[in-house]
Amino acid sequence: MNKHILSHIIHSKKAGKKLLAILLDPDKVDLSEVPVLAQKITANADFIFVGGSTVSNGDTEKLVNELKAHTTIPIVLFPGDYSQITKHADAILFLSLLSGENPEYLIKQQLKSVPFLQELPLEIIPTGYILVHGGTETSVQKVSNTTPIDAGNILRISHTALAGMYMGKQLIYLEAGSGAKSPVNINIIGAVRKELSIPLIVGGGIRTKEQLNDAYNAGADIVVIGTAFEENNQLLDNLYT
Ligand code: 1GP
Repeated sequence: MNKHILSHIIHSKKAGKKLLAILLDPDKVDLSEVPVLAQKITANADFIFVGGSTVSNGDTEKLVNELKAHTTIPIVLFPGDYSQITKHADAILFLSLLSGENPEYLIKQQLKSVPFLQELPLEIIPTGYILVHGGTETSVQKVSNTTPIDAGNILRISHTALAGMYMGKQLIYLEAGSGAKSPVNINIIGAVRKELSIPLIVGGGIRTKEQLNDAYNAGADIVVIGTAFEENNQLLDNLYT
């Protein structure tokens, strides 16, 4: 199996290079804007994640195809449902929602995706997905019908991340939820980072350069930004200045 993207992430972690992923939701992106968005993302970010809680495969495929025509950076599926799997992406975060106890997102969705993944050349990246309470009820919480871990329960969060690593996950994703009022706290990121030897992704509610740098300094290897870029595609122009 192709492992280029995961190798790149691991190599960057070893070299201390922080990575940025921009999340595009096919439900929210107007295809006519893709050339401009792709140009901005390509100049400033390392990956495009594509996914949403309520998207159909057709919309995902159209967005991925349009992005492919305008960027060379890797496109990684971040599916809310197995039906969003589409062949033209480069990789898929093969998620298990470890913070919840809903079998649909622990094994059933994964099982339903197998016939598609068997046929497609996607790099499959086993990812432990941990939802942390971010101050508001987010769509991932509603759709997955799970309760996020309380942000004060750092021990539970880091034990969940470790359980994921012991199960063989190659990445851990700490998620406050799209549009979260508060991003994952730096104390949580630091505590999880201290325990893990695998790369750590952090996303949800990150809107400013300060929040981005706080997440990196606390130990995130990849930060994901979705809503703030959707609302203002000039955001990336100011992120590194
Ligand atoms: C959501 O972590 C991602 O799954 C990004 O969150 O939309 O709040 O940036 P935002």
